[in-house]
Amino acid sequence: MSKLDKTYRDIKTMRVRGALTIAIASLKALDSVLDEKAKDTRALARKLELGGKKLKSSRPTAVSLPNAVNYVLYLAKKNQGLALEEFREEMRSCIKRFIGEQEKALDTIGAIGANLIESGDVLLTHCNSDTVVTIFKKAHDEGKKIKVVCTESRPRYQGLITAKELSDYGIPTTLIVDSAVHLMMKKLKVDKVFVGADTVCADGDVINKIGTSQIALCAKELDIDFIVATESIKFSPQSLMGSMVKIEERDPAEVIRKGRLRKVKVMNPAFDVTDASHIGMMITEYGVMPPQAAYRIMQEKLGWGIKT
Ligand code: RUB
Repeated sequence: MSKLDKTYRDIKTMRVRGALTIAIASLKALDSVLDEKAKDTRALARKLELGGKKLKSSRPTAVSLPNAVNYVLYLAKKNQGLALEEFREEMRSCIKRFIGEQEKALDTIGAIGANLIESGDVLLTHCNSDTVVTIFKKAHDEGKKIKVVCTESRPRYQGLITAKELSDYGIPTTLIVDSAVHLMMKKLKVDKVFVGADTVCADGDVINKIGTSQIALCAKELDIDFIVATESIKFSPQSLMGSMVKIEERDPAEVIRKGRLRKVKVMNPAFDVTDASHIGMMITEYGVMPPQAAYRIMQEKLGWGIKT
């Protein structure tokens, strides 16, 4: 099996998951296509196009995936005049640089997020976001005494990954069921909530793991800071045109064994939308901002916009 097919399978089966991780895995998979035999630049660019199309179909919600793939396809188009070997070299170095930029963005967000944390803070997170985990580890490395509350994040239990990673790192961690969030926010005196993002829309709405929007509502009601940590690769260019983000509907068998409740329709949406007005702050590699500033980042930093 080729590396690209393996990456496709791993993303589809969620062996590889999380918005930033799937973007980087896809970039590496496309990089491996550059090693394949091809008669000329055009033929190799065509292989990238087909591979990119396949990768983009692996999961529908995190925009980081099409953003990463489309960037490579844009580069392939831009460099199509190069001879085959030059094309390979140029593409490899651009992909390497782009991956480096994503890793740097993660570090920068880690540092900014840690600055927002005070020693003694009780923090709550949902699902498993590498970006949020990076922030918590950085705060801990700086000697801040933090405690973290993790939700299970049913039905796939990604919260257990977060809980294991943080507790193995020496951070006192508590695991709760998803429906205990409101009670435990009060009981454990949660100071701040940090979550990641799969997609950020032009109006600042955030798509993240199912349950995120309920947690934001609880935080708002209890006056707890609700912070989204996201690299700009998760900003959606399609949202500028008003396109809706497709929310992944997964197999009901993840929720309940098939046939257990024969007359009941079981639904399993994997993500939800948190309204920008419920988000106190967004951290990107460009700094701290209100979520509504997403549009300006898209225009001024990412160079996106509608030509009139
Ligand atoms: C993962 C999830 C994460 C975001 C951000 O969902 O919702 O919060 O992807 O993660 P799934 P990161 O497990 O279904 O992929 O900060 O690592 O990009």
